[in-house]
Amino acid sequence: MRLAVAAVACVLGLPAAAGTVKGKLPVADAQEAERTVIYIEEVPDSSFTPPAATPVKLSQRGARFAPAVLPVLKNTTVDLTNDDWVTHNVFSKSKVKAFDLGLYGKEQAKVVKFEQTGAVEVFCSIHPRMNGVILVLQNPFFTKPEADGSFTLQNVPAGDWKVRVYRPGLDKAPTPVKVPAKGNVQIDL
Ligand SMILES: [Cu+2]
Repeated sequence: MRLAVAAVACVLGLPAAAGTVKGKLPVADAQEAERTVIYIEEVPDSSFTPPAATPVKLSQRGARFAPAVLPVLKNTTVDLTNDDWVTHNVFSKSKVKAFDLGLYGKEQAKVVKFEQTGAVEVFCSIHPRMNGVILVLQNPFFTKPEADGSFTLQNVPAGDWKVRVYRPGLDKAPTPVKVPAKGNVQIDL
């Protein structure tokens, strides 16, 4: 019987053993949750391809980056089109990806592809309070917590991984997690 089930799964191309990571971490409010990313540090010997469709958007509205922290899978193209009435200049001096898009006005399209993992701090030369982060990750197993700090990472391959929390200014050690082949694992960060 087990063999028959395995054979069906194989024919349907269903993912191999994968589980769900559920947990909670301390979060002050919705704004802080929005600046927090929970992710699996690395799933070795695997490569993940971002969907070729629409690029991920990092909006500029009211002279703010929205979202303030944008997690993306490596090799994702980010759309930095200006949505504002005012001119902006988006640049980064990060080691992960340094770029400068120059000055550009409303609805002018700009895209940048991020090939290396790490945090890319972005700024605007005109508006000093404009700052954001594009967090480039090795795998698609990342999420932002709810305002109460609860989170779910779905369909994570079974194995021993490390869960990391990213938030600007936060320095937190990784938490080991053993993801089961099926069902949930609960962790508190
Ligand atoms: Cu600006």
